[in-house]
Amino acid sequence: MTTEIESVLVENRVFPPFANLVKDANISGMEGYRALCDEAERSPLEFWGRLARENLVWDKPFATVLDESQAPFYKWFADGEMNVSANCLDRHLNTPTANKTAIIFEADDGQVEHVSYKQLHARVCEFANGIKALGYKAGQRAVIYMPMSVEAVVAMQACARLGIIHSVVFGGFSSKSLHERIVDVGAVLVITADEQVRGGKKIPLKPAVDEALTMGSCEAVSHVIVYRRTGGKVAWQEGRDLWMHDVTAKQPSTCAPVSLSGEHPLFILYTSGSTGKPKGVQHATAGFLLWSLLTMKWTFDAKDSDVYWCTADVGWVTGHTYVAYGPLAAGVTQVVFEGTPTYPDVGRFWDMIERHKVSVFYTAPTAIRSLTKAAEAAPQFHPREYDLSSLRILGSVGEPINPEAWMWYYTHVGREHCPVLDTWWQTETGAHMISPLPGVTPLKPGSCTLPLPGIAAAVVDEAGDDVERGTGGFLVMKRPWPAMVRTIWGDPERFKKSYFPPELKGYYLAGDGAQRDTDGYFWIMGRIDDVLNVSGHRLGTMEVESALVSHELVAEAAVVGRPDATTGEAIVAFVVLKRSLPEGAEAKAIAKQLRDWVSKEIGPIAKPKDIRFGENLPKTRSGKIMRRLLRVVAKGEKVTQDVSTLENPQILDQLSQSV
Ligand code: 6R9
Repeated sequence: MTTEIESVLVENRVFPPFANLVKDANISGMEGYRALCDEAERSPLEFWGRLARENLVWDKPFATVLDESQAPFYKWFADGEMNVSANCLDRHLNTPTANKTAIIFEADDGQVEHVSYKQLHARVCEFANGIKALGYKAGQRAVIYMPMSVEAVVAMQACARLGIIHSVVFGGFSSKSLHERIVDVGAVLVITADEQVRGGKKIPLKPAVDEALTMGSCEAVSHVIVYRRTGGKVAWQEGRDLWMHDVTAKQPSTCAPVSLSGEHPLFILYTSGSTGKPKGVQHATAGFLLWSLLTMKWTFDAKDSDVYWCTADVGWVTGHTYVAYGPLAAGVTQVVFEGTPTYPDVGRFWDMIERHKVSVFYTAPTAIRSLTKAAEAAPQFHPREYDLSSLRILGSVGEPINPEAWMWYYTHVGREHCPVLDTWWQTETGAHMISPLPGVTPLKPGSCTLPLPGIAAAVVDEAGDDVERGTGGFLVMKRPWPAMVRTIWGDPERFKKSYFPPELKGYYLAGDGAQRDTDGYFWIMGRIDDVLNVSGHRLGTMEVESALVSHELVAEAAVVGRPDATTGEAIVAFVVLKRSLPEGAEAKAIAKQLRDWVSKEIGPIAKPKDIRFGENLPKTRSGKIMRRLLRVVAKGEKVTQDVSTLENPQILDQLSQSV
């Protein structure tokens, strides 16, 4: 294996597209790709206008494709009217797709439920009617805090049907994070479940909602709707709490979708920024759905016969675009999985691909890396032990996929006949931006290859000028695109500052470093700001630091990322306590206490892997924490950089000691 990988790096091996895919793909061959790119280049507005007319169902056609008058607050298809849920469900009702399975739901314990498009439409309508009957309407905000389930998709779709703006909060987040988001969006409704089930364990959800709603400033929330997943015991507030099945009971199974402006906000999803609290990334109706659907057709080459499976949770953007919306708009059959890849054993993913005959599989590098390790330890669960012949396309998202993981995925899961599509995109971009296309792009392990048609990606320097091939710089988008973030909810100034800094000529700044090779291929080099990427999830160093400092024992904390073989990055926290420096068992006990604290404050994914105690932190004379040095210390390397501006260089030795 290792020699294979070295040869990939040394020879820069290229995997040309498979002939069968070139022949049948929705975008066929490099000529097909170039033709679309040229069309977009000639007239971006005609290009997007054509695609929006051809791919979406409009209640009222748009006259204006793009309104740039208030750039960077771009408006797309604003004078047109449509409904996202109608575009995902109703459009299939009078077609053969109506009776096709929309969702194959597999529960943690292996129970399987098939829901057809017709049935899903009815369930969405019943729930939409139920929340409408409670008085909720377009423009209001609902927070969804649910496990992976048909019901979560139903809740999102029902909101979209009524124009209620949803904000999904990942079920792994704590009551405190949930509270912050409820307050920030000004939620009037919370939709949750009694418990979630993962890896054979029941994990309560409703208590976190109850707790969040006691933390203040949540008076606007008048109902909590609870999906009964396990029947576990929950506290109940009469008048406020309602069972989902009671809300839908006796409701008609049709509900007229509300016609909304193409710019009507569809959802708000929180993601980490470099400073301050998480950003409420707001997306809009038409542009988001258009790009979700087109990338399903282009990147995943969605076909009527596909069984598609994206393993992402609906709590992340991938679960929005590629579970709750894109696949439904495309009319494919998709797998929705409640559980974890390692339960009841580490072959769960491969077993599910075999049983459901999955043809398009989309997951994260962190899952691939941990399953690689697991398969080596337990060869009976190695993917080679399963019939994976249904697979035709593999995708990866969330962080750079290192060539070693790429090769394993390609060789053992794809059996050398499926392209591995390394899709680069962000919460803010709405859908794929830079990605290989299965019938077009020669693959290079470790590169997300080329921008999709219509996407003006580039690598520039501090002045916004293109850098030479082979030189690193900032990844930017030179032109707006329909699925772009519209604003940061409640903070338009921060939106402008974060994404459209004046020195970059009005380009969208992605926050990633990148370089292009001589073929024009993009290689992503990671975040340029203080944002961590743990198992493909974005976390701000500030968020973790704030959580640590809010603990009574902690005076000061600095957090950095360290490369980790499984999770991509691991969190290392440098902590100054209010008391004397602890040692031995006591240090261990405090470290554990702090880890649990962060887990409670933010969620288990934010738990520092490593905590180091010191009497101080390395600071410049102007008092800035020198994270650059802490990153070196975190990796266990010797600091060779110039430390002359450091106020207290000896502190680095102390901080090198693991607890
Ligand atoms: C979809 C999603 C976005 C950040 C992004 C980048 C990293 C995502 C990547 C990738 C290299 C890929 N990232 N996909 N880096 N190659 N294929 O993950 O959204 O949670 O907002 O994270 O993730 O750093 O800027 P989000």
